[in-house]
Amino acid sequence: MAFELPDLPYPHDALADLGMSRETLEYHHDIHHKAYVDNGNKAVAGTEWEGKTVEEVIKGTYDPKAVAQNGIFNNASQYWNHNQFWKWMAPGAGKKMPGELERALTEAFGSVDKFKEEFSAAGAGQFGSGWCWLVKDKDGSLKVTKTENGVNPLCFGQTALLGCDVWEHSYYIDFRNKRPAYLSNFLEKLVNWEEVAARL
Ligand code: MN3
Repeated sequence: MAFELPDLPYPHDALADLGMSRETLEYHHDIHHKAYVDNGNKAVAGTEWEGKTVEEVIKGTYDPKAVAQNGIFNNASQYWNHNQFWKWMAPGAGKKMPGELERALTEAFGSVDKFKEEFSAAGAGQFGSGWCWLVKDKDGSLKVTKTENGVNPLCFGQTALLGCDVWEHSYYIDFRNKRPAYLSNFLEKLVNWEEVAARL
């Protein structure tokens, strides 16, 4: 199955009032995400992975000892990560956290604020490029994790409930070097909590 760039679920300027500018989304979606799609298709062409689903490619090519050198894995994982990332944000008000999610986070982390602190610390503490995540682990427990480069929860058999891109291309236009401010803004203004709850 060839990788295809999905449209953003909202116009490019829809998040501008919430701290993610049109310019960021033009670069991040139209250029960076598209490059993962194009390079991923080139990388799998003629290999055993051509025609496989992106999830199969990610799980089948992940090698923790050789992440940086693995073009098929890197492009497939970043393709998938960004497909999710756009859906984890939404414009406008009315993104209240569903009660079911609030209860699950409180049970796992002590409070929603504690969860946000842990999530932000994971993102701020990821050295270099990567992602921070809220995952449902194989035993059903909720955890905050961080990963390098394009590595994602699929690699570990976990369900990604929420992820935040902490590559510089995700925040440098709007927040310059202030990754913690970008993470705080993401949690307070951008996250579509209904999408997160739907993945529980
Ligand atoms: Mn990115």
